[in-house]
Amino acid sequence: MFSRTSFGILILSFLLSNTQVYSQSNPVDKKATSNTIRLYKWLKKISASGKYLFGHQDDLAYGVNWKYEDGRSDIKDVTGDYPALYGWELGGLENKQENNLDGVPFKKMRSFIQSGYEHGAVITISWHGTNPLTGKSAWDPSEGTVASILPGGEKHDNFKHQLDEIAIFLESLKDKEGDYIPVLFRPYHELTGNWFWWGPRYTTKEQFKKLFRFTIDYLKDVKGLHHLLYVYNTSGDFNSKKEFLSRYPGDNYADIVSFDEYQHDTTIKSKNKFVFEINKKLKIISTIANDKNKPYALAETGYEAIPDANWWTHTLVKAIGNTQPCYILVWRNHGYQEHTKRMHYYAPYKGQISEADFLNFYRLPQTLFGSDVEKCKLYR
Ligand code: BMA
Repeated sequence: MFSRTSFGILILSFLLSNTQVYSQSNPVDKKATSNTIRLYKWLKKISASGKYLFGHQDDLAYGVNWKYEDGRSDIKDVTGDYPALYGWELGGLENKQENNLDGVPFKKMRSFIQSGYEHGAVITISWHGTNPLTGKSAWDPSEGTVASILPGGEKHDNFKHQLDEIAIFLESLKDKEGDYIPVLFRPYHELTGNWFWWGPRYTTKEQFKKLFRFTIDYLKDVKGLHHLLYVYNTSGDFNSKKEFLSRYPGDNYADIVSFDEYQHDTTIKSKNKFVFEINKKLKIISTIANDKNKPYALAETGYEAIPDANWWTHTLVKAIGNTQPCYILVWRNHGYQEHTKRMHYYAPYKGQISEADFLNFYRLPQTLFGSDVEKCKLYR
């Protein structure tokens, strides 16, 4: 028989353990829509099974030799299938531009997002937002930017207007039934790199954390958006858990932890370094993710113009090794870039030298593409 006190203790510990289970297995937004919660739990399940979604930035908008052709995708041209994850970019929206900084009209972007979602795919969004202090690009790390936009700062209202524009677009992401489309939102990406205005050059750790928390609280509590999962994303310049977490805003502000890293040149040394570095960092963030019961991802990766025919299975797959990210994403297939005088693309297209190896990659049991996620019906 239980005494009253031990019965009380039992009830209390039951409640406490449930609160813990709740906080660990649900999105940070306590009011997240049911689809958003479903997606989050599914991502965790996927990563526990050792499989990962393959993602491509701007996939449905254009490819190396084409633009805005209905239903076309370089990934589909090569494999007959679409990516499982679509990456989109909001830069320019904060200034009420009709097209993003890479020329993608936001109207088209919205319908691409809707069509990806209708086919059961996952959507992720980044934001190379204009510097709210100087009005220059995201790549303007001018001194004092973050300080000026935090509450009390001279550009705080300006910054809130930017967030208002972002919120209007995010709010408009609904399916045919009017339900919100869940989005993995990755603001202030590569946050440890010195190239963006939110980077560490002129932003203290505390300022960055405040910025991240303010943004999430604003979108969630002021704008009432509850279909976002938040992705914490550093660049690849960390060597320990401590370094990775040095600007972490807290467990209540990140659903997924991730980093970005690319391969930069063709030498064997560089290839081996890429495999070693990616694998080491995925292991570091996997221990963090496991401790926190959150999924982790390689949020951007790739090798510009893929000059190595076997890069997919001989380099990328080795780099992932037996770590278990829930997704990986390669950057956009722009084609020839006038200002760099280089081909700028990260996924193969028909006839590209890594096409055959990409098919091997596509056929691996651990890689998930459009038809795999469509079968999973993860939102239903
Ligand atoms: C970069 C490049 C740029 C692009 C930016 C935002 O890595 O692809 O050309 O403007 O991403 O998408």
